[in-house]
Amino acid sequence: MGKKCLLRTAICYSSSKWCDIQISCPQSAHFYGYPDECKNILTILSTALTIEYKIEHRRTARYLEVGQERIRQRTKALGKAALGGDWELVDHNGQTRSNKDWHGKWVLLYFGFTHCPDICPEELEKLVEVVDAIDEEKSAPNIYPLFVTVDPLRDTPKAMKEYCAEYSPKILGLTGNDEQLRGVTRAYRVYFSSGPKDDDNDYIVDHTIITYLINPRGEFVDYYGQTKTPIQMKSSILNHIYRFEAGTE
Ligand SMILES: [Cu+2]
Repeated sequence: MGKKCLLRTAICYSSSKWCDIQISCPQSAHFYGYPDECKNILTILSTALTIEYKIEHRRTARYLEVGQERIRQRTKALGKAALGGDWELVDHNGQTRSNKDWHGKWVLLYFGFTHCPDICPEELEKLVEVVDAIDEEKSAPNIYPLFVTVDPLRDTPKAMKEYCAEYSPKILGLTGNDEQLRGVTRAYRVYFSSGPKDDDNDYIVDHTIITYLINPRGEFVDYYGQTKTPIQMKSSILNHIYRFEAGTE
């Protein structure tokens, strides 16, 4: 007499619903092993579970990917909205200039001051190295470096011109009155604060050490801190340029 055993161990996960599958096995009264039919069913179920797991795993990975991309785009959009804007300054030749003069061009914008003992010299040398490297790149347009002073009291157009010439004829120095400088430093969230004067009336200006990349539409695109190497900057800038030219940025 064939008794039936119920193999209740198989549970399948399908269409987001758990269901018990009761499998009737006619060959054995008590379940001491897997009869062939049960083995086949178990094999099918285990294959189905493996496939389901793989699909679910891929779906989860895709969700994470999409989520991360959305966060990246959102951060970028917030950064773009928060940084940049219109400004007007005086260049080292005494001409009034505005951000619109560089529309259609790639710009690297750095803030500092000519009496800076070490950081600005290092950053400006780095800036020149990056600009020269991009300019040598035949597949990319030239890039224009602008150096904005955060010490307009001492950094007159003449002082800026002499200082920039020490680094590269490509750098254009920009200065201005307090209101003009407040405008551009606010636009780029640049912090600066003059320290106390010493016996020689010399003083240090503490300031943000960041180089900003601006695209031909005049939009802020990326920034590079002190720890970024010229190679890293060049590679990032070229990526932005190529993406911009391909219409994906
Ligand atoms: Cu400095």
